[in-house]
Amino acid sequence: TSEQAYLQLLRDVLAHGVRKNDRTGTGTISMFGYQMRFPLNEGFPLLTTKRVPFKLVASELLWFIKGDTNIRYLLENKNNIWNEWAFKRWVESSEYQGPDMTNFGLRCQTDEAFALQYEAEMSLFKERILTDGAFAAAYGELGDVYGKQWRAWKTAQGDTIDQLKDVIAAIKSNPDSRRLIVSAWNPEDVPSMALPPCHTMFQFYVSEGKLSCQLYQRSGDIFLGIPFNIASYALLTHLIAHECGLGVGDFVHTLGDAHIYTNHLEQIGIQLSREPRSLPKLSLNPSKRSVFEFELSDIAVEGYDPHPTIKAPVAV
Ligand code: DHF
Ligand code: TMP
Repeated sequence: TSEQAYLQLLRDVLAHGVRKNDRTGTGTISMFGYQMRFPLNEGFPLLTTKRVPFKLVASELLWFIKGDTNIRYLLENKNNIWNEWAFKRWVESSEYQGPDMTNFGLRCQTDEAFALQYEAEMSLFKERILTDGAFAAAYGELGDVYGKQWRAWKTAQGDTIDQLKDVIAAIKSNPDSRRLIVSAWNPEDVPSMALPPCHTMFQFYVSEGKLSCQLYQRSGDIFLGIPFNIASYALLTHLIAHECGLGVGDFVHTLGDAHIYTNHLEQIGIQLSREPRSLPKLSLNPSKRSVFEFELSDIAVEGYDPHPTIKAPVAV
């Protein structure tokens, strides 16, 4: 199955990657420039060699599509994948009065007493985001990240551009276009983002009635982030194809700095020892037509029978 492309990435980086230090202080094995191809008619590319939480992938994508950049929506959907980056802004702000949380990501991994303190502060933070609107507005914000750039890119004239709406209209009106691009990389806004976009730009391509998508990802955490990113862009391609009355072609995933964090090596060993299973199928509510109408309950995978979850620490 097309899962082999991902397993081959793991093997290639283990075999040919080089040791490289990184911003988070964790250490990586890294390779520059890599491409995978997932033919979407072979099944939905949700990895089976470990469980990938599809509902979290879907709620994150719907959050981007809404143009939302505040983690409150994610928390309301029990999605915790962006908490650390909002929390970091909170504990670095002058309003924060709790225990010192400097470098919390790394310290949690070596200091158990600190990890307990962190858990307590993080649950207070989540509770406050969910119950205190003013606090959420101030500290749930990640800055002008994906949702903002996709739906409301600022122009020099002071208007905004809805790149997602425009690209869908262009796919319908001019499917042969070679300009079907959405960019999340906005150099003016990069300094104000909690994390500059990892999936920086994507392009659509229509041929023989099928929609393909290629993503350029500048930086990829191969064990934790990339399985999400593959599923997320596959889902986006399906949603847009559904609205445009097209079939699905390939998802092409192009990586810049593709890296394995050195504290994920044991987990990857386990994953590579497992036999891939058949891929699930995506099921979309046929009564929803527009990408912008979809809700979480309209999206499901069928026949997903993965090997068990493999936990790993995320580098902050
Ligand atoms: N930083 C780093 N270092 N790696 C990332 O992959 C990453 N991804 C971000 C933000 N910053 C990042 C946003 N996406 C997880 C997956 C995707 C994601 C963030 C986190 C993650 O931890 N996944 C776990 C399960 C999480 C859960 O169940 O709550 C996994 O096992 O896939
Ligand atoms: P960086 O900004 O220093 O490149 O750090 C970002 C880290 O997050 C890097 O390990 C890549 C990872 N990442 C993904 O792999 N996928 C994602 O969707 C996001 C947001 C981050």
